[in-house]
Order: sequence, then structure tokens, then C-alpha cells
Amino acid sequence: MKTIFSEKHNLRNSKTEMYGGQLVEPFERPSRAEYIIKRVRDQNLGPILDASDHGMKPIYRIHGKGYVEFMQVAWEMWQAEEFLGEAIPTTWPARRMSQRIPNFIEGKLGYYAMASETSISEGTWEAAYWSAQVALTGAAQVRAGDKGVFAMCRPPGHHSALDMYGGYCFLNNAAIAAQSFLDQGAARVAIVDVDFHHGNGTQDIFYKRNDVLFASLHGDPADAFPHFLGYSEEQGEGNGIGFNVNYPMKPGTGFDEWRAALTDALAKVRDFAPDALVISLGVDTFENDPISFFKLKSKDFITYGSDIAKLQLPTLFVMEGGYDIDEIGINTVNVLQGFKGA
Ligand code: Q9C
Ligand code: ZN
Repeated sequence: MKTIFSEKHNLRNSKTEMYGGQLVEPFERPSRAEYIIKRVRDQNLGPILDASDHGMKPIYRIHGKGYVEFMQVAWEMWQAEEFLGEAIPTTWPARRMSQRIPNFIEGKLGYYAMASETSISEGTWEAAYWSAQVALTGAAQVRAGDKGVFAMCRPPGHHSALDMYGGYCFLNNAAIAAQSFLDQGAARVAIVDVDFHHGNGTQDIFYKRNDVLFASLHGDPADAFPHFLGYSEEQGEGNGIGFNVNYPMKPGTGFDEWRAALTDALAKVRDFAPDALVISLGVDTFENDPISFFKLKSKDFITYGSDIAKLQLPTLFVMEGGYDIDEIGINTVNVLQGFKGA
């Protein structure tokens, strides 16, 4: 199985994350990617290819112009104010307030952010751009005939929507890849999101559409980030009714219950008969993940990788979360080896 990877991920190296009322070293840090790539190499998963540049057009198929242009200049605007730290929003357009986009950087940050833990830092835009290109390069390899491809995206993407960043995400890599399949001739694409957190960005992007089936397994938003989306009653809107499926699960959920939800989601994918499958692959479902509450063990990742393979669909794995850095390589590559060996 091919892995697509860009060293440009290192440009996303923020120094601060708002966590527990303090600024801490971000959980989403460069070493995550290094550990995964090391495991890919050590296990001889397959060739590692650099990303090719597909340009801005496929990004604008998913994200708004104002949002993208903001992301490109946010760090510059922040620096121009001579603030001492990284760019963190402090004010939001909450209920009954104006949704006009402010001129001042602090207002813009609040407008475009869905959470404050994700600091914007030097190089963030460029890393996010190349992360999307990694996903697009992976999609191109799948289109060219590969059964399964691993897009080692960093920063991750599934919390980012049309005009929204947060949850460590800036561009929705999985959505950009899914749309690229459709734009190159696919009639239908399914996205299954196995990251611990609900893929609020991906859900929002495709919520009114019936050409993309979105299924997400995640910590119940009543108990887990992103807190404000991911309930089971969210089933799509208009033409999209029935094409959004959420499986929120409670703290302490183990593999048997989690796998039953995956089996249900994969049956829905089979009925949908897509031309391609995108897996938003987060391994923060692991029992030792520092910010999550599911109880999957390392061997479970192999099992569910082979469950996914049984659909026999052209499959693109897009890296999302996973913060137990010691085992992130093992757990991620276990999914890919489970898929490959099935
Ligand atoms: N108490 C991804 O996995 N805040 N994003 C967590 C925990 C943000 C996760 C707070 C988590 C974002 C891609
Ligand atoms: Zn996550």
C-alpha cells in the first residue's frame, strides 16, 4: 500500500494549545507524523511518495473564498498587532449577535474559529495547504487503480467546514479528496469517520447532499468535543436526508460495541454502492489516548482494518487524530495492515 507524505507538515508547529485554562504544548504536534512514517517504513507497508501540487481549485470546491483568504493572511495580520503569543480567538458571534465579518484580526478569528484550542502560528497555512495536497495525491492514486492508499495528512481536517477552523483542523482534507473523486467522474462517495471525535466539518459540508454518504463513530457530544454536533438525530437535510449517520457512544466504550457500530455503518456504505470510500482515520479511539475515552486496544485496529477491506471498495485513508504518540504508529499502521491483509 502506498503512503503519501509531505515534509511540509513540519511547518505546522504551534507552541501553544489552550487546555485546562493553560497554554500547553499542543497534542497535535509534528512528532505524530514522524512516528507514523517510521512505522510505515519499519513494517515495509509500501512506497512513500511525496505529494504533488493540485493547486487551489480543489480546495475552493469545499472552502469559501473569504475563509481561505483569511487563513492565508491570519498570521501576518496577528503579527502586525505586535501581540506576543500565537493567534487565539477570544470573542465569538454567539446567539443573537451580528454575523458580519469584522475588520480587526481578533474579530475575524472569532468569526472563523469553532474552538480556541487551535492557535494559528507561522507556517500554519502552508502546512494545511500541503496536507490537502497529500489527500488529493492519494485520491489520484486511488483513481489510477490502487485498492487502498494512505494519505498521511497533517494537520488533520475533519473539524474544518466551509468557513471554519478548530479542533486542530484548517482545511477538510477528507472532504476535499471526496469532492475530487466526484469531480473526476465518481457518482457517489462514502466517508466513514472513525476518529474519536465527531467529524462536524465533514458532516456540515455534505449535510444537504445525497452524492456523499457520511457516517461517523465518535464520543457522544454530550460528553466530548466538538460538543455542539454529532447527535444521532442529525440525519441530513433536504436531498441529504438519510445520507448522514452518527453513532455517538458513551465514555468507556470498548471494541465490541464500537465494532457493532462500524458494522452498521459499513452495511449502509454497501447499500449506497459508492465508487470510492474515504476513511477519516483517527486513532484517538485507543485506550491510552490522553484526550479521549474509548477503550480500543492495538490489536483491534487490525480487526477493523480488515472489516473495512471486506467492502472491496477503492479506499483512501486520510489521517486525522490520535495523540498517544508512543503507539500512534503501531495503531495507525495496524489499520492499514489489517486492510491490506484481508
Ligand atoms: N478535553 C482531532 O482529533 N479539544 N481533533 C480537546 C479535550 C480539541 C481533536 C479537549 C480536540 C480536537 C482531529
Ligand atoms: Zn479526534
